[in-house]
Amino acid sequence: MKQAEAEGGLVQLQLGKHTLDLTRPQVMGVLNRTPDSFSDAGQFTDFDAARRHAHAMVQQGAAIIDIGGESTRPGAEPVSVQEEIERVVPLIARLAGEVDAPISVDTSKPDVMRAAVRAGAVMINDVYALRQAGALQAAHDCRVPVCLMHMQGEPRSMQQNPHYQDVVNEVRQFLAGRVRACIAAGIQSEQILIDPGFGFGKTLDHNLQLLRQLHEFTMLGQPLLVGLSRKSMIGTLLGKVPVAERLQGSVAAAVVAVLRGAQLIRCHDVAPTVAALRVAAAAR
Ligand code: 7PM
Repeated sequence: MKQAEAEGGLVQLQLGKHTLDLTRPQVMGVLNRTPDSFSDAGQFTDFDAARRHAHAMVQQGAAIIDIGGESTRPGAEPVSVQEEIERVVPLIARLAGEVDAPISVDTSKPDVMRAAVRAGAVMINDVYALRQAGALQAAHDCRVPVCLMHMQGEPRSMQQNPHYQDVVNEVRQFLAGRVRACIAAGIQSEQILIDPGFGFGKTLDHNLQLLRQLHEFTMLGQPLLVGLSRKSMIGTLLGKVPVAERLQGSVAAAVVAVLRGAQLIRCHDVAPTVAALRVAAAAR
């Protein structure tokens, strides 16, 4: 048994035919499938641009590509199952055959999980932590690793009035409970990742407490994934700067997260994040 495993942490994550080494930080690249345009030409361009972006992220060192078809942005309206499947499944099917990296599907809907995994996705990333009706069963049936994220409320209204007595404890208790629910549903412990859900029903102060005390999540014994990339907490800390000006702050946050125990970083800007995390890992 390797040292890290003896200490209670997983050292590897099996994602289909890919084995991820969790003893060094790994990057999950974000691929958002924007709504299709009306013309066929537009659809082709959009599909092709998404494919090229996935290939570029893998070349830049992304260990996983996370594909989502529903915006979880604060205030966003939900999309139908049908619409979400049309957005993500053809892309997953195409990429699974041509990209040398595991594909994760960012969804909360059981039918999307099943369709995405059938198309070749080997991981489920769910911002609802499998709380939607039928999601636990679907994830179990898919037999792929799952990432359980904490969110207070729902995307539409979660930033209206986030409230906690003790955010770190409450998020940790929530995640511990969802891990137990997964295990009770038959999902293997080695296939469960956790994520405190930065920005999902949290104020800047809540997000900062979670980042400062991120180590408190490693004691749950599951791989820890975090997403801080381009989030509004970065924008706020830099003086309300727009998304396009959040790169350096996002990279700094990723480095802090890795030094405090995160094993996977979900981000948009893969090349600079991978470079920064190589340096951070060497100094850890
Ligand atoms: C607008 C605002 C669009 C925020 C998209 C977002 C996470 C996630 C997202 C995360 C995990 C984003 C978010 N964030 N999944 N999905 N962890 N596991 O910044 O932090 O991409 S959506």
